[in-house]
Amino acid sequence: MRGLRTGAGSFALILALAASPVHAGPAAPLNYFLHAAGPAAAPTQRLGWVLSAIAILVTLIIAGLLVGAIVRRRPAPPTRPFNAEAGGMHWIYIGTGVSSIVLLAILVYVLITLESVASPAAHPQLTLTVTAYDWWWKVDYADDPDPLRNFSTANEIHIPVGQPVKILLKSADVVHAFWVPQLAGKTQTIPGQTNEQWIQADQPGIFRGQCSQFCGAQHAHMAFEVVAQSPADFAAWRAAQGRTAGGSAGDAAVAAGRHLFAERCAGCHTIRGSDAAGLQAPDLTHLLSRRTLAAGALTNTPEHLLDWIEHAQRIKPEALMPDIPLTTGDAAALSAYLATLH
Ligand code: HEC
Ligand SMILES: [Cu+2]
Repeated sequence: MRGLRTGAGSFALILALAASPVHAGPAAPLNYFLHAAGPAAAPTQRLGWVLSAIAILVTLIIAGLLVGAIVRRRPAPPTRPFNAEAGGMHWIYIGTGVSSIVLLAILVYVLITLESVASPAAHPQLTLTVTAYDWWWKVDYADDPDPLRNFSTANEIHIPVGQPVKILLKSADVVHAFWVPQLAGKTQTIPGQTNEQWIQADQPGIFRGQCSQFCGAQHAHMAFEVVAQSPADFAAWRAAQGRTAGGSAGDAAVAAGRHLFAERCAGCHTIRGSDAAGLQAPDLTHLLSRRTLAAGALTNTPEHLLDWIEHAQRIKPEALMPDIPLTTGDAAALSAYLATLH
């Protein structure tokens, strides 16, 4: 009895968490099961509900029959071994028949659903390339004729609401899978191949995404966010991201930090507008504009930033960024420089 009550309690808790609003605070578990936020996700969400309902129904029917069979008393053990003549075969035919019809209907429904989300109703105006790395996401905006509006960013995908966005999916190393449950189904990223996906958000909001194919030590810390904005906000964001950053020479601490960055970080990281042009790590040009650090592992605060730089291996063991020990002076200079990356 006690176990039962605890079970019911946690189920209620899960439902309560799942019902909490999409836009506020950290993503609640199972949120994706109750809320779809766009036309690429709604049909598959309905499919999920129907399949879950059928599974629950079948479980209840089987459990009921089982309990009935246990409770019902038989007059006496049968003297003959069970065979077709002993009767009861018609239950097998009925059961198999009903299951086949239900499974066939499910198959048809699944195929119809897959077809309905295969491509968007309108031609996408915006195309992004997302490349999965161990253990972060590179996001390239490269489809604008004006090169100043093309750039690379990481772990945060901005899209305008109300229109389909096409996403080309690549991998730099192993197989990962791109999944923003509230916006679309999951799609693998495969080395040497380009897969396609489309997403659309009907309302502004922030939607959590996650790598959903095991890809190594930090697979669980390979999250990202899709930030859906009004077209005007999106255009402003895109224009700002296209600009270079890094502050002007002026401040001595900033200059010292920039020098330090060139020595110790530029082999891996790019900051557009400086000499740093490393390609194996997130572009940090507008680092401060992002909500999280290291693929959702930390919120983006100055303290977390310094902690990450000095202790990346504690925060994400085996991540492809080493711990970088800094003297107090170096830390202050580097912080001053990084604070200009807005
Ligand atoms: C050997 C390559 C390498 C060097 C050197 C390196 N990094 Fe990194 N850095 C990475 C990789 C790879 C990641 C992504 C790690 C992850 O999220 O799994 C990263 C992530 C980051 C992030 C988080 C970015 C984001 O968008 O979330 C910051 C900030 C950062 N590095 C700053 C620095 C600074 C500052 C230095 C120099 C003091 C530095 N890194 C040196 C490889 C490097
Ligand atoms: Cu992954």
